[in-house]
Amino acid sequence: MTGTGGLVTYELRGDVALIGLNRPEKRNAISDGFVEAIHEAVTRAAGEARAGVIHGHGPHFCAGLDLSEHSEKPLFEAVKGSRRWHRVFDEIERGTIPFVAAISGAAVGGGFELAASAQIRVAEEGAFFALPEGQRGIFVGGGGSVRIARLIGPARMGDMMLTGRVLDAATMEGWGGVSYVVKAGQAVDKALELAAQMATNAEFTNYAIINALPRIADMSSEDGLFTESMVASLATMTPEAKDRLRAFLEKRAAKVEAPNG
Ligand code: 1HE
Repeated sequence: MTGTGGLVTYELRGDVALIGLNRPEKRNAISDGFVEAIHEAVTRAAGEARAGVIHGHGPHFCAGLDLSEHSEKPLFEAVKGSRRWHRVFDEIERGTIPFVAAISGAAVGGGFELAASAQIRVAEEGAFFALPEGQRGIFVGGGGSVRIARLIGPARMGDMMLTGRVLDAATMEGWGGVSYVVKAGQAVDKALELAAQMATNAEFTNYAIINALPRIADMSSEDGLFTESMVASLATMTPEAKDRLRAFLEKRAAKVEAPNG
């Protein structure tokens, strides 16, 4: 299936939805129509998959905002456009299933903002990250000031925006912006592997991870701890938790293995 205007490809592989940004001739720059195509694909994934992967067709993940469309926008249209990005990216960050961003080439401006809305980022060694809004005379508008700032810290984000520096994947991994760095051509496979693993988790636990963690991070310690107790108790009440706990106690479930063990 392809989304609105063929801008997005969509494939269901078992329990995992594979969503491909499909405007390679414009480096997957995000136009207004593209935002709607992403929305359509993410909504479909939430309805029928247990995890999702977002990747870019062609050599680049995403070149960010479509600057040709944006340059002529009246003020209020720009505000509404930014708020639409927020809502659509929020469906990725705080929806019902987890997403992995598989990044090759550029994850620039709004492309990095899109990647930051996924729960996990996998980057190929040649991937690169930049926030060139300062040079373009604009500002992040796709949720980056919240999501990217929380991911790598506001000082590092400010550094990227002020200086226009371009970070390679290894540096971004050190900054906490990506969790996995893989060889060229392997990001989608690694992301699919991680998504398939997440898809085997209890659905309610995945939902709680996606929705409770970022909210608890916004709370005071006391409120966070109280909320944690409520969410933990709700999770324990689900039939899935009872089945899985019983399976472990009856030695039918996998143990936690030491790495390289
Ligand atoms: C675009 C865009 C775009 C490419 N909007 N058309 N984003 C940027 O400032 C990044 C701008 N793009 C680039 O720096 C480069 O294109 C890349 C490093 C991503 C890729 O370079 P390259 O050499 O592979 O491709 P290219 O030749 O630069 O671009 C190919 C075509 O894509 C070309 O169009 P053509 O008609 O001349 O073939 C480019 O104009 C077009 N293209 N990127 C429109 N972004 C919600 S607020 C978020 C704010 C931001 O995202 S600011 C950052 C914007």
